[in-house]
Amino acid sequence: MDSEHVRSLLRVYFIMGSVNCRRPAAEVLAEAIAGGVTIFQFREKGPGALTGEAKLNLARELQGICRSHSVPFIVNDDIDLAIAIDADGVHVGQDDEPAQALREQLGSRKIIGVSAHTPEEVRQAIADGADYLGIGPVYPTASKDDARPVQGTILIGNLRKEGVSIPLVGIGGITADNASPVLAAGADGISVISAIAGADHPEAAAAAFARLASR
Ligand code: FQP
Ligand code: MG
Repeated sequence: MDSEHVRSLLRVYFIMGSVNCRRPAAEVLAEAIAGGVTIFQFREKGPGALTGEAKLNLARELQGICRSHSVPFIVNDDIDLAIAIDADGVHVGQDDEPAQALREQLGSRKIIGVSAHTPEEVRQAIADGADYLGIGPVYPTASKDDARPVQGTILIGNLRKEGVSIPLVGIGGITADNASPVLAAGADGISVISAIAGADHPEAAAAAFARLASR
């Protein structure tokens, strides 16, 4: 994937599964896209998450919404699902399948994202052929019970000072009120779950991030 294209896609990176929203996921996603989401990750995970055919059906429904608005559809963790529905890419963390193996399975035209928490994990992800990185948790988060320690914007800032140019987003506890330092540190965008999925008005919430990220 062309890295400047990936960079431009990352501005408002929305992640969601059925457990993250109080209304039908399709509704929340459509509103979020209307507000300015630029890329979407299907993360069907955690207590009460759908599995099997129900997960596959929801993935297909949400992928259809993304397709009709030309928003890339990324699958969290589940490479078999990504291949089955011809998703636009996969996001993996340090406990998931290594990016190098994913690249071999998916080819060069799919987007591969990797979570990184340390400079060493960043180096490895780049060597493995990641298209972008998710760096965090920037702030405390309630969306992930096995999250690593909060790290603020230090790693993002240090990477950019060292000249590491790979596209990246900050993730973890980001809201419209605390997103600016993440972008100022050098992130190409921000990634959120609850700040959009849990909002009373997902469209307005996404629009607030879109305004910040396009400055
Ligand atoms: N960054 C991003 C992204 N997406 C994610 N899902 C993560 C980080 C976290 O495997 P991981 O990935 O550490 O945990 P989980 O599989 O529970 O999400 F950059 F896309 F914003
Ligand atoms: Mg994962």
